[in-house]
Amino acid sequence: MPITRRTALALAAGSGLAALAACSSKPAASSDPEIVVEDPWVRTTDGATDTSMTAAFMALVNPGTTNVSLVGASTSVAGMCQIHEMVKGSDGKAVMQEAKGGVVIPAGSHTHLTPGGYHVMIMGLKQKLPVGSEITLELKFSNGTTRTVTAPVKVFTEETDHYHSPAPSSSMSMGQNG
Ligand SMILES: [Cu+2]
Repeated sequence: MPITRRTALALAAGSGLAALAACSSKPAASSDPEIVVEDPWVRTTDGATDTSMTAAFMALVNPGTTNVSLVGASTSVAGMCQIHEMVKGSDGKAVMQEAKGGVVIPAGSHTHLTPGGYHVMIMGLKQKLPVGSEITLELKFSNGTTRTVTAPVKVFTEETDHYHSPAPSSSMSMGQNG
């Protein structure tokens, strides 16, 4: 059967679509599975002296074969979020600071964001966060993916002494808002 003009046009159109699809697929795209977010939660502002900030905690599981970092976060209930880490200050006390480059979630492993350790610092809160409410948190990863999770608001009760260590005068100290 001879190739008709119509068939030729259809073939041309088809190859055009194929070329388009090939162009739009990102060369760096990975087939690795996405990061799994487990047990996200946010510390309540109930009882806090400074209700303008709080922190979110969770476990991040990386089922893939390449390391991925949590590099950012955002939520509609606050002005901005930062990924924080705890380091030892010059006076030997734990202080928090922005984790430049984010938090690594090793391939085939997991990372915990816990009070006293890595956390998502939520700053410029636009509302109070009573126990029992929840917020939506969007997490951004170094591989370009994002995950949106619902984080319930809870009271932090474990290791209270450790977490709420007497705060030095610095506003970036590990006080009840870190
Ligand atoms: Cu912090």
